[in-house]
Amino acid sequence: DAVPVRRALISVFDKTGLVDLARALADRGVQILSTGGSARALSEAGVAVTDVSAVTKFPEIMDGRVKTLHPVVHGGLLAIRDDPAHAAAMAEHGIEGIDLLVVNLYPFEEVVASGADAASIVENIDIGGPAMTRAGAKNHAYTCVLTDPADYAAFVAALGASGGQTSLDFRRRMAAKAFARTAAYDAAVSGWFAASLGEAFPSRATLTGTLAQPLRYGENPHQSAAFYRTAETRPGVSTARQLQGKALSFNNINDTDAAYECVAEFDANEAPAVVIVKHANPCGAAVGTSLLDAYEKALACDPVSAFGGIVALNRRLDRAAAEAIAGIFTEVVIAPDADEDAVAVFAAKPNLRLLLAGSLPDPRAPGTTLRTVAGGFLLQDRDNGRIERADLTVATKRAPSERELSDLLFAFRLAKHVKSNAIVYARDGASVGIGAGQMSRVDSSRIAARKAEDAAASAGRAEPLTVGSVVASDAFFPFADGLLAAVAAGATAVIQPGGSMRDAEVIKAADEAGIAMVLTGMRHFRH
Ligand code: 93A
Repeated sequence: DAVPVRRALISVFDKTGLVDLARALADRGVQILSTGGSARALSEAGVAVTDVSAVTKFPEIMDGRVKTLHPVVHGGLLAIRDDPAHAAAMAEHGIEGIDLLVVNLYPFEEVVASGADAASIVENIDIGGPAMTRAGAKNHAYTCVLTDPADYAAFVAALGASGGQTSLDFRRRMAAKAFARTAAYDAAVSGWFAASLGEAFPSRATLTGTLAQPLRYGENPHQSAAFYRTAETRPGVSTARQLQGKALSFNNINDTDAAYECVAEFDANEAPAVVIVKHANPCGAAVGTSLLDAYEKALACDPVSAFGGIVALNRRLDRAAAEAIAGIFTEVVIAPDADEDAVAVFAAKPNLRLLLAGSLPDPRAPGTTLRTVAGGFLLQDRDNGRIERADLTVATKRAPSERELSDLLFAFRLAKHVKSNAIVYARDGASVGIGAGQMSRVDSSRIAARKAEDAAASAGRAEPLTVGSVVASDAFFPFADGLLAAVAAGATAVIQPGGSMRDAEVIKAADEAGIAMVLTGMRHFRH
């Protein structure tokens, strides 16, 4: 199964690590064939190379569009050396075997991302590179294909350890990687065509990602799992720098994403904000005069659930907030950045993971979300809808006061991040009761109110903070009962999308109770 490496073909756009690899090959007496730019780079570094055109006896033509697309190259990559008929064909046509192919492709994805014009993008569709990659990877019984400079060192080490050979196991692993690369490459090309044709959802969709982290297990210990990174570079859990703590788990990653996306709803230029998440739902959120103030207000909403939670902050973490957060068991903290003395506070808590994302994601940015169903998947635009004051219409006789209005907006932006049916009570820039994930809106209302009662009892307050609060509903009230439950809890103003058949009935109930109601015209289901 071991194949000696005697002849290599190198054709790389990204010249990273090229010279070191070629020197190691040359030291072992491997003959190196190469294409234009790669050959030039090697000659300049003093490595002896043979130009591919000297082997094919055919020049590179059409600005390099045809340089390796030749039977002498593809025959050398594809020949079954042990097959007498293949060997005869090699002898007849002067084809020599290629034992090692080193290739990486024209940077199509980068050129698209740079905003280049269509002609430059098309010119960067590599044809010869993927053709060779696929040929060599198909023939992995004889040919080793390196498509990633990150593998060069392991390759050289393996060569050294085996007296200049590659093992079948190594060639198979490299072949798998090679086909993954060409598949992702073609997906990027077809995605660009679809996008340029204005097709948001093309007839065929491929999701590609690179393995970011194998996970110990999935949502439960009997499920295996891994974390993949896609081409989307949104500041958050996939791009953040982890300063301390053990590796994130599947649930940590999911919850941290939910927390950071949620806290980003609250503009860092306006006020410090903190969100605490448990099981992908916020169990407390607040804006405050400082991060410490916001954290204390968020924690007060549901201190029982916050135990073992994920804390997200919309500003650079400072020491005062870090000390408060370290005061209770917290799994993960994520912020754009952190002061040195804040980081030092967590050093005494080695199990706490601290993630710094560099910046906040833009809640209004476009993007795509995906979920699987049996036999398929659902793609949709991410929910980047964001309600501003100007979007609101007052439905009741009484309009909300300035204080109510600011709490209503806060509550609705938070409700967007609570699983449906979502009911959020808020007061003075803080959630005071959150009802999540119930099949009936009335139940979410009741649960949220009961949580506020529990919080009041544990804080030794006579009255829950829902008295004098405002309430947000992620979708319309189908009946007046959900609204009446909120009134019973003491809410004085309501924000909801509107649009129910019984809107008139709901508005009438609000008027009779003397509460203010504003409609957003936008629903925020989240399942
Ligand atoms: O234009 S191509 O599709 N035609 C080819 O025949 C061909 N052969 C290799 N591009 C081709 N390549 C690509 O050229 C390789 O995939 C690699 O990215 C690049 C290396 O060119 P150079 O050695 O001239 O820098």
